[in-house]
Amino acid sequence: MLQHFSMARIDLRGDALPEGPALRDLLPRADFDVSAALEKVRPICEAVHHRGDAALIDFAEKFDGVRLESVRVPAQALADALEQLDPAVRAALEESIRRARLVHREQRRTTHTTQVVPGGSVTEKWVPVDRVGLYAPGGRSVYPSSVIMNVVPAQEAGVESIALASPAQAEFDGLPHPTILAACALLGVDEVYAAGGATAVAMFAYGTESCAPANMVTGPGNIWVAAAKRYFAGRIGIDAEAGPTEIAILADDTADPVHVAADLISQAEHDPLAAAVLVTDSVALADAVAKELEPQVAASRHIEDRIAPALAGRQSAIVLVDGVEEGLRVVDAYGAEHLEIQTADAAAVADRVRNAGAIFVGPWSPVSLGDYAAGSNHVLPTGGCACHSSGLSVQSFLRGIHIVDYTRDALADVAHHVVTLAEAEDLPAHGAAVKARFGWKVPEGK
Ligand code: HSO
Ligand code: ZN
Repeated sequence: MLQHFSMARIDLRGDALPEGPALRDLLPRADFDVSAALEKVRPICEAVHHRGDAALIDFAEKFDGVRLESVRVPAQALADALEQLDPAVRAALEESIRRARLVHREQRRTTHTTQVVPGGSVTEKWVPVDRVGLYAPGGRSVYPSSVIMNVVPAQEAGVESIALASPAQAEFDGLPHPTILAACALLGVDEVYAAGGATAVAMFAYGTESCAPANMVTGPGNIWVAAAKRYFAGRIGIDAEAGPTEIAILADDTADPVHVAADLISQAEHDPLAAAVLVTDSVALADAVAKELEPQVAASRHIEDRIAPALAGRQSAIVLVDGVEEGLRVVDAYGAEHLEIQTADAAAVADRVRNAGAIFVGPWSPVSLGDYAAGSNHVLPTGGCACHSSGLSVQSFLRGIHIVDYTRDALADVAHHVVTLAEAEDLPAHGAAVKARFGWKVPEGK
C-alpha cells in the first residue's frame, strides 16, 4: 500500500538563494521527455497523412479497441448526449460556460490606428484564425470542463469554424465520452470527431476525407498529443505543449493546513506525474500539512494509481524558505501552472508574482474553483513555460495584422532614413524600391 508516503523536503533556509536557472535546478520537476515521444508519433502522423480516415479508423481499433464506421460524430449522437445528461451536471456546465464567457468576452481586442506622422498611419487589426481543431482527452481524463476552456475563447475570438476531437470509447460504441459530446452540444459545437492523441492532431493538421484541415490545434493531452503538437509546430498554430499538471502553494503560518493539503491532493489527483509543491517559511505549517495529507489521501479515491505516486514522486516537495520574500523568488523560479498564495496579505503578495500560469489568491480561491467555475481558463502553461507563455485566451486565436498606409509626402519625408538603413544592411534594392517612386532620387527629408 502506498498510503504511507512522505513528500520530500527541500530545505533552502540559511544560505542566500542562487539566481535564476541555478535556483530552478534545485526545485522538483517531472520528467516529461517529449522529444523521445516524437519519434513514435512521426509514423502515426504520416499514416494519417497518407491514408486519411482509414488510418484513423485503424488507430482507433488499435489504441481504443473499437472499430469505427466513421470518425465524424453524427448530429443525433450530440443531441442524445445532451438529452441524457444529468441535470445537475448540465446546470454546472452551463454556469461554467456563463462565467467563462464573461471573462473571455472582455479579452477581445479592438482595431487601433496610430497616426505616426501626418499622412502616415499604422493600423493594427485583429483577425480570428479561420478554422481551429480542439482536442479533449479521453481515457483517464474525460473533462467536459476542458471542452469549455477550449471552445469559449475560440468562440469569443470569433473563430468561424470550430471542430473538436476526443478519443473513441469502446463502451460507447466508438463515440467520444457522452459528457464530452453533451458539452459540445451545450456550446453549439456540432463538428466532432472520434479521434485520439497524436492521430487527432494529425487529422487536424493534414485534413482527411471527412475532416478539413485546421489552421491551429489547441487543447490539453498526454505526451503523445504534446509530441504531435511539436511535430506540427511551424506548420500549424499550436498552443503550449501541455505537460503533467502542477500546483505550487506559497503559504505562511496563517494558512490552514487542511486547505493546503486538500489543494495539493486536488491536482495530484490528475496524474501520477502531477506535481504538488508547497513553499513555506513555516516549519510548523510544513509539519501540519504533512500530517494532514495522510488522512486526506487515505479518504480520496485515486490513491494508488495517481495521488500517492504524484505526492511521493520526485516532482513534488515541501520547500522550506526563510521568509515570504524568498518564497516569492522560489515560486518565480519554478513558474507553476497554478500558484496559490495562502499568506497574510495574499493579494499584495500575488501582485508581486511574475511567473505563473494562473494565481489563486487567499483562502477562498482554490485551484479547483479555477478548474471549473471561476471564469478563468484552465488550459495553462506547464513545465516552467509560464515564464514565457500564457494560458489559452481569446488572444490565442487572434492574429494582429498591421496595415501600413502612407501618402506620397509622408514617404518622401522618411525616404532618406529608409535608404540609409538599406545601405547599412547591404540591401540596396530595398532603398531602390523607395527611390523608384521619386524619379530614382532620394527626396530631401524634413
Ligand atoms: N487542473 C487541470 C484541468 C482540470 N481539472 C480539468 C479538472 N478538470 C489542468 O489545469
Ligand atoms: Zn484539475
